[in-house]
Amino acid sequence: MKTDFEERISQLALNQQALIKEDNYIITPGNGLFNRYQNPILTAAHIPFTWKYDLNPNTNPYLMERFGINAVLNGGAIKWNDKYIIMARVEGNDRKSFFAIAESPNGVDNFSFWDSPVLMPETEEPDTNVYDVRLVQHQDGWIYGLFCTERRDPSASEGNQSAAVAQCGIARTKNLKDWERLADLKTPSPQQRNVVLHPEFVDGKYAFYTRPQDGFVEAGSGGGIGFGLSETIQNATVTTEKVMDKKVYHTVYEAKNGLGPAPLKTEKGWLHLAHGVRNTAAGLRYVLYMFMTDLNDLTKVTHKPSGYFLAPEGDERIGDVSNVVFSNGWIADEDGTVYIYYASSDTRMHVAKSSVNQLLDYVINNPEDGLRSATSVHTILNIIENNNNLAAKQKNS
Ligand code: M1P
Repeated sequence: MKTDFEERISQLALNQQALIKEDNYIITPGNGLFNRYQNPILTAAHIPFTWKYDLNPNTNPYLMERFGINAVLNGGAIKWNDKYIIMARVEGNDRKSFFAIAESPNGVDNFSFWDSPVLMPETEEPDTNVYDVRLVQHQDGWIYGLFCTERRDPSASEGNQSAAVAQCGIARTKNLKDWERLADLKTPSPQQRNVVLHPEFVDGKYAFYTRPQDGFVEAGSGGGIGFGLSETIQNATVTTEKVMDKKVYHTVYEAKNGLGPAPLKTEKGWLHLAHGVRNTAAGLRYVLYMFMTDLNDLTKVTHKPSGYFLAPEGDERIGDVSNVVFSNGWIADEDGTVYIYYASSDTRMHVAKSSVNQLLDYVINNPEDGLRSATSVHTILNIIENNNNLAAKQKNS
């Protein structure tokens, strides 16, 4: 006969297995740009129960959760050894985030976490919080993880316990298990978040997409997504940041923006996924948008459709930080399928499926933002007119 203690452990194991084995279904018909899936792919409930419970009845007689997990969000992604890997941001009940790797055989379901979380080495200045890693397989042979490292602002008064400084942490690995921590990125900006390493050398240098910001929350005079080069990765230093994708009045990236995952190289240009933020009476709203840059001049935006590509929908709209979608990982398969991993409302992770061809069609052929109501109406009138002409042609044939 099993004791209550043993019975509860069996239940925890069964529930976890059932969750991980659950199939995910594509939602049709979609919008032609991408298809969402029914279930989130990673949630706090996916965290192995062995991370949370001490399973020894002598030291934990109530089988009490000893370490609580609050959320799983903002995962970097990479295809590695034929597996779809997500390096998720796991947030404990104590508000600290850390990284943990989950893998799936197909990219859309059956994601399960590896045996233990990533113990990211620290620099001489310990991190208070680390989050939002971007994984990049670089031309130099290393896999890099660039993430935000946050520490208390040393100049803050005792009464101010929320002032922080955000910088870009850099680590590299060959096996996703053993990480070598390098020095944090140095830039002319007081703070940095959403920094992404370009996968190829540019003029023999390491290229970084940055997001200069004046304070911890406000991008301020930072102006948008920046770009800069560093001679080395060991002590990466960007001396000049050029803003390549600006914040713009009355757009979905009016308040701030930041690059998502590393861009995808296509025959027509580099495809970028980014998040844009605007302020509303209900607080900040985070959506995803796309643009394309020139193959040779990485700072030249060649195409940029108006508005958002993906915005929070249905249950996605609600969570710890509501009305947010955020992406720092996508995987392009050899057949052209693109899996876009995104988190909703800083609480759980989802996948949307698209393809390189769809994304190219979207960025090249969807209209740019005319920045005025009248130009939006002209765009619609144009579509209607074309449809009417088509209908007339079909009637006459
Ligand atoms: O809460 C929404 C997001 O806020 C920050 O992003 P950004 O620096 O662009 O404002 C990050 O803390 C991110 O993790 C979070 O999802």
